[in-house]
Amino acid sequence: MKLYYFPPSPNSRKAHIVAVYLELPLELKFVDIQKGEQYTPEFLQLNPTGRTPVLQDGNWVIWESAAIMQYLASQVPNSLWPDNVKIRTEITRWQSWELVHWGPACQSLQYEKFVKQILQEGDPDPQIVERATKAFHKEATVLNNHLAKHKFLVNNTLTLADFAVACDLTYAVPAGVPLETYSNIRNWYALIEQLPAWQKTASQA
Ligand SMILES: N[C@@H](CCC(=O)N[C@@H](CS)C(=O)NCC(=O)O)C(=O)O
Repeated sequence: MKLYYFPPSPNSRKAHIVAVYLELPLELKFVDIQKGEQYTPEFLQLNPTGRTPVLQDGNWVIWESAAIMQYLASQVPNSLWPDNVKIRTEITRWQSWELVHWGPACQSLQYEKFVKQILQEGDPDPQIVERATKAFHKEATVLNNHLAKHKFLVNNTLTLADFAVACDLTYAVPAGVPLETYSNIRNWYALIEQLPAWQKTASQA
C-alpha cells in the first residue's frame, strides 16, 4: 500500500499513525502541498479534490482521512477498530464530529496563530481568531465533559477516534490553543503523546 501524504498535516498524520501503530507495511509518498504537488495531473487522477492524504492499494485508491483510517485498521484484528458494529458506529460518530466541527476549529486557530507565521503568510487575522476561538471553546467543552467520565473516547480503550481527534492538537502548544481550563483534554492528550506511534509520526518539518 502507498500513502500519499504531507507529514506536517494533521489529516495526513491521522492516516500515518494508524499504519505505524499497527505496524502495517506502507510505502510513503511525500506530496509537497506547499509546492502545489497536489494539483499535478498525476495526483488529481488519484484525488480529484487535490488534497492529502490518499491511500493506494494496488489499483484501488481512497481519499479522505477517516475512510483511510478505517481501511488501514481493517487490515488486521485490533482494538483501534474492533469488530463490533456499535463500537464502530461510535468511533465513526467521533470521526464525523472531528471532520466537521473539532478539526476546522482547531486547524483554523493553529493556522492563524502558528502556521501562518512559519509560512510567512502574515499576521493572524483577529476576526478569524475570534471566530475560531469561540468555535473551539464550544467543541472543547463537549470533548472535555465526555473525557470527565471516560479515559478514551470510545470503549474505554484507544481507538481510531482518539487518533482522529488528537491529531488536530498537533500544533496546540506552539499556537497557544486555549486548553488551560480543559484538564480532561490535557490529561487524555498526554496519554496519546506518550505513544511511540505519536512520536514516530511527529513532523520534522
Ligand atoms: N477532509 C479531508 C481534508 C484533507 C485536507 O484538507 N488536506 C490538506 C492538508 S491538511 C491538503 O492536502 N490541502 C491541500 C490544498 O487544499 O491545496 C481529509 O480528512 O482527508
